[in-house]
Amino acid sequence: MAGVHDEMWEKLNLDLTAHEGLLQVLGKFYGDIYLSQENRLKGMEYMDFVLSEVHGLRIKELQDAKAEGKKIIGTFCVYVPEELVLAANCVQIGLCAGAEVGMESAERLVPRNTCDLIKSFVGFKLSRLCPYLESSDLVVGETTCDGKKKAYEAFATYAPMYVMEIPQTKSEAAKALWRSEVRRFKARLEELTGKAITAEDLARGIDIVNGKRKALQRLSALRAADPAPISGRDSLLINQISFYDDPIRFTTQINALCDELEVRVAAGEGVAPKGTKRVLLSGCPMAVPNWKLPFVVESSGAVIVGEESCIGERNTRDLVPDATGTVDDILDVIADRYMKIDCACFTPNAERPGNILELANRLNADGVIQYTLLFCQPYANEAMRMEPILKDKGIPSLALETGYSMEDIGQLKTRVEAFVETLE
Ligand code: BJ8
Repeated sequence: MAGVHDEMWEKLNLDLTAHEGLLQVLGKFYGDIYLSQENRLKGMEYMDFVLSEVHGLRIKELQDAKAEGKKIIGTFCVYVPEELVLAANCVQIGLCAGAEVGMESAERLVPRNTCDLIKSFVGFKLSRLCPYLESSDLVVGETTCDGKKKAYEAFATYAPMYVMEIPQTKSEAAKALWRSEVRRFKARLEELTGKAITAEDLARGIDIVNGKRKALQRLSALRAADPAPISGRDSLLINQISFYDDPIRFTTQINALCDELEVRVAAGEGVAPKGTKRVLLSGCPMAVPNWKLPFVVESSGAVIVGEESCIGERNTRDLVPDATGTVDDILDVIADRYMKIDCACFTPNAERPGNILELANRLNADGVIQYTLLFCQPYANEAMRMEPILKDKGIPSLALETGYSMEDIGQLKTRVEAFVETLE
């Protein structure tokens, strides 16, 4: 990628030397974790290509979109309604960073005992390493966990921030607040683009995002098969790419990949022998290139069959129902869909245990690994609550807390291998 895109990266004010180093590490990491897999689907060639051009061609597309007058909206949370962004004829990009980058610089802006996901997006910015962030005309934060909302205050000095207020409960008053926040976001997008969003625009946005979610739901359903037809690593990658690829092109590619998967399932073929132990990952989101735990699990004799996370089911579970009527009517329908998200930042977060159990059953999981990023209070708390619930249903579980560093990989492997051995 280097060379061809240098001029573009320079215009985006990236640190070219450090950026080249990052791409090299990413390429090596990807080769070891992804390209070494056997029995991969042909449809994954598209994902390999997209990933290889993650800072190249996709960024070029964003620059072209900007030249046509489109705005780029960077986001950190699945609460930000992409339907509105598309209705405003803007491009939405998921910014959540999954690399151990710029951590020392980040600790000048946020406390050391902050989760790596937050430190990573701060680090990417301070180290001038993320072309998505540098391309964003608006960066949308949200009042979810304390770590994020306080980080956004400091981050606002460095990026054009806009913060959505996410309620912390699901009371009627909270739902009303959220509906008004969705309207406020619409107004902000209209101010940015200078164009009013119509009911037709919203219908188009809903159609595109529902299409993407339906394709990802189809992928998820096919993973119930034994033998598992696709690896957890590849499925995670697909979900990660869903946050920054062009949504219409991505949907076409995923549906084609699902056609291939259906043939594979019908033939009883898979990526691991029938009867391989099946694990559901549950908890914190895994942003690109956070592939450490999936790699550990799938090199410990198990296969991952689902991700109960925002880079996974929490983002794709619900569609926006058909909506007609005025712009306000449709906005309410969109807002209500997002209020169903079972993020651990809510108190209580009553829907999540049922959702985890349903997923574990539907995907025929033999066990659940509860994944928490170090210093993430919401998910660490819920992992403790979930353990007895899973136990009561006869589902073995393992709670792991880890960050982005590779230092604990041996220790993680020992714990995961021991867990997999106990699965029946
Ligand atoms: S809807 S999960 S994307 S907030 S890992 S930053 S919670 S300390 S990411 Fe999230 Fe939206 Fe919820 Fe999903 Fe804080 Fe925890 Fe860090 Fe986290």
